[in-house]
Amino acid sequence: MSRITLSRFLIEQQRKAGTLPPELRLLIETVGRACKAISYSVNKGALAGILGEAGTGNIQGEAQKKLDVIANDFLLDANEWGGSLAAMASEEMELPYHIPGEYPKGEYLLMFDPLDGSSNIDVNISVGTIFSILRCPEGIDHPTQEAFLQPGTKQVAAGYTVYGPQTMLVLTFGSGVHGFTLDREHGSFVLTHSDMQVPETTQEFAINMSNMRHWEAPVKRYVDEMLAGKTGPLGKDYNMRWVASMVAEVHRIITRGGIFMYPKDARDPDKAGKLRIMYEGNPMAFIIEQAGGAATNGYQRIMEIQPKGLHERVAVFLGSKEEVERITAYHQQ
Ligand code: AHM
Ligand code: MG
Repeated sequence: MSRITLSRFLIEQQRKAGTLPPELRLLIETVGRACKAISYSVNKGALAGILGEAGTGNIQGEAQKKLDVIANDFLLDANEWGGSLAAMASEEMELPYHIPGEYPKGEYLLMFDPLDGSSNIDVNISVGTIFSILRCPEGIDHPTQEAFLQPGTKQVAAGYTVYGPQTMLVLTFGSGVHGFTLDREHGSFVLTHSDMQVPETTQEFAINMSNMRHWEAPVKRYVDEMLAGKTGPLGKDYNMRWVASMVAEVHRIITRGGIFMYPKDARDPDKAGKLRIMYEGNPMAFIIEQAGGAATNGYQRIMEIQPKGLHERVAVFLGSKEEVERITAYHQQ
């Protein structure tokens, strides 16, 4: 059978169940095209003089890498003229980006973290792009941040692209999770991973252990129990991984299982965690749930949280169901 490219896959989905409206299909394809451009830049690295700091900071007070800015521009440029979008929002921009007046507007809102894990760029370790798509509430012509503040259950599609040894785009629009590998010679994403599933059980966890002294009691208890291994209360030995790229972490988990945690931190009690709900927590939760896993903030499904700000943070526990349910139960006790 001939290879199924992203375009063909999406067109067939559109025909099949009518679950994928043509406008949304076009939008996903366009995001995929921008990710291809980002992938080529990430690959060139020092050859294109694009490593290192941009010398600017984003709204979160984080120093921007040159590639953070380049990836953000690629996504804006690719998506502003297509006619599917009412507005865009990004980790790298304080306020929503409005579609320039010369282009038609559409019914969707696109949010993204253009280059997640960008501290890894200069050391040649995987980074990624994360995106989430919502419908713009009816009757809103000029979407402000309020239009974006919808719970994750309202997402119509979400995905990520991991720029690793292979570039892979993994996406959902609510009927399973589909993985595509970039074929550089052909310049297209090819369906290589159908119906991706997170194994229900696992013996692998991911957390930044250096923050241990700042964690809350349920997280300390859970990690202590995992470290206790076979003779401890969980009765098995665990292995640990920490890439410091959420996209790479989620991709590992969706491939072979695991639990990823970025808990709330006592260093800054006003912040619910490090990761942002709109363009990190929600899209990853949507993907993980669609793949049969679970995603909570320790107390409730991430996707059921009503966000109050575009850059609001959230504690994240996601991955294999059994382990996410365990840490969630520890929080609720
Ligand atoms: P970023 O969006 O600024 O790259 O930050 C998010 C990243 C995640 O990819 C990763 O899980 C986490 O930050 C790593 O944090 P730490 O520096 O504590 O290892
Ligand atoms: Mg990020």
